[in-house]
Amino acid sequence: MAQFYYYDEESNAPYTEDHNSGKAVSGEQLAKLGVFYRFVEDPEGVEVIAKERKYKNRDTIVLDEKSFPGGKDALNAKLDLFFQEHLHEDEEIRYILDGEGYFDVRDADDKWVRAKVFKGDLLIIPAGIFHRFTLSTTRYIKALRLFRDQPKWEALQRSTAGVEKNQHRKEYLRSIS
Ligand code: KMT
Ligand code: NI
Repeated sequence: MAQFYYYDEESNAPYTEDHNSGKAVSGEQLAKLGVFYRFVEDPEGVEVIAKERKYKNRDTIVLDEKSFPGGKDALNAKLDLFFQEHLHEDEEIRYILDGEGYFDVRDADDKWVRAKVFKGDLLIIPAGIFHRFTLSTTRYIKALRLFRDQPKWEALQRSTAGVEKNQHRKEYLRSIS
């Protein structure tokens, strides 16, 4: 079952640590940010949600040093990318099949809310929200990634000029105001 809490900005522990500030975040607070969470024990439950929301494509991603193409260095490079704050122009469903990791999303005050996710956790990250991902100290996760249309990997980094003017960003901000 996922844990949701404010990320501890003070700690300079490695990024693979929990960084739990001790301040929990409720389901209601998540809903206000447009983030959907559900524990889905039976993978068939994922199919119901995917169908309802008209998802057509998916892939399975495995992040660990042994199986990642290119090994440890390639995995670290991938993780560096995932950990850069970014947004997508479409919502994304992530369903954890095994292992664990962290999804961080920005709240309305631009603070990091951390979701520590485990097997059976399903998260929907809305279009336009700034977020990032990383592994925990176990350095292993297996997740189903669902896409509405074609797998689309455009991540708009927060540092990109004009990102605040992006239409999906604006729509997202309107949706939470
Ligand atoms: C994302 O958008 O940052 C991701 O999908 C991270 C990898 S899913 C385990
Ligand atoms: Ni992303």
